[in-house]
Amino acid sequence: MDNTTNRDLEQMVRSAVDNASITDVHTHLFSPQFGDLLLWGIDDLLTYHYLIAETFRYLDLPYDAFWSMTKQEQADLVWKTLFVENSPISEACRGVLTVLSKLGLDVEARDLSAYREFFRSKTAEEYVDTCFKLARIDYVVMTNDPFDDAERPIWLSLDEIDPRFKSVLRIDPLLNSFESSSRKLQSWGYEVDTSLSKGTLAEIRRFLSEWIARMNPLYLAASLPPDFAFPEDSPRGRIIERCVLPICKEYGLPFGMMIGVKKLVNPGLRLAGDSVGKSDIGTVERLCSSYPDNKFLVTMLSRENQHELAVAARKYRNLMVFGCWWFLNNPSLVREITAMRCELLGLSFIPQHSDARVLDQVIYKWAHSRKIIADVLVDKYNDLAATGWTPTEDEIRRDIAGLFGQNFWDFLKR
Ligand code: FIX
Ligand code: ZN
Repeated sequence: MDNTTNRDLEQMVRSAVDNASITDVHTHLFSPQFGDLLLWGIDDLLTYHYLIAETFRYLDLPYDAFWSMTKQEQADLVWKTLFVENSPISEACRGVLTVLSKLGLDVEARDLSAYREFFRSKTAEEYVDTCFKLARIDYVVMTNDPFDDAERPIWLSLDEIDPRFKSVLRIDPLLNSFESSSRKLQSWGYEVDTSLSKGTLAEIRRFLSEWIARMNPLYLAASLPPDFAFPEDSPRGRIIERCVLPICKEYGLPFGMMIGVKKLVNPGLRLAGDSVGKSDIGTVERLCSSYPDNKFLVTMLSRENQHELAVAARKYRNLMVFGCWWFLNNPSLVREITAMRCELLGLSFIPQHSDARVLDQVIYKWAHSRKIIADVLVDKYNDLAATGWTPTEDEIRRDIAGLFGQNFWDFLKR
């Protein structure tokens, strides 16, 4: 293949990636109907837990002194520490600047007060349009937790949701702290106890069914620790086996498992205090092989697990691998993981999700990821063309539309 064709191919791939409309399969965003649960603007960007963890690396400030500050005071400290006193080269710092730049603000000015003035002139509704347009996303999938005291009452009185925001029924409390969540279930009128009797399991299934009816979720999801095992003689094991998997099968919903998070290794950092641990891929294999009629949407937090997960996906068609999650969502690892997945799985995976907690983050998380994924795909299509098989522009667009959304929607319909 001559250089001209290589250049044509690269241009086709990059154009297809840049113009691909995205379904962001996992975020912590909320539609404007959820009020203050939707975070956006420069002070929410600067107090993102990734940046808080990085800020404390430079400070002897007691954690509680930070948490007693106002959000603006916290943002000022993050800005001073990570952007002024040190160059903002981390991925999370760079992301803030990418957002400001894409919004047309003067990053060179380094003028935090000017940035605040810009956001003060916006409403949440119009800013959702701005962010979706700049990030070129069609849909974001939320993380919706009926056990969350702030979110639950909104669901009970909600009559509409911006259709660009899709829901997910998130069940971490049910699986990972059943004793405390069982008390909440009792207070909501479900006849459950910690014995996990048949009656309790039936009531948990009723709870799941009622929230599926209320939320219309695309999948059920939970984050799970590195030592997550299945089958397991534990509340979590019993509830997954007797409640979650049957209900998912009944409603045709994937069970989304995000595996490998060590919660609060440093409690003083609060949301920023979680860490990573390597998990047993055998758990994923056993679930996929024992429940062939269930669908599993899985990502793992450990870099080493991502290779094992890609191999597992070769064995089980009911397993869909997604995203470069959290501590893996950095250019060097997104590049490595995406190339590995192309080499092992072809195009049958979902390369990325944003995990955005702040609306504006979709702008940078997708700008950064599109570039890297395009880099990898240019290599792969050039390697393909070098064999004499030259992909057409329509084929490239088809493939890339799958990676950035259609594979997800097709998996939901399977
Ligand atoms: O469990 C999850 O959904 C994680 O993504 C979050 O708990 C985590 O704080 C996060 O936002 C990572 O990007
Ligand atoms: Zn998340």
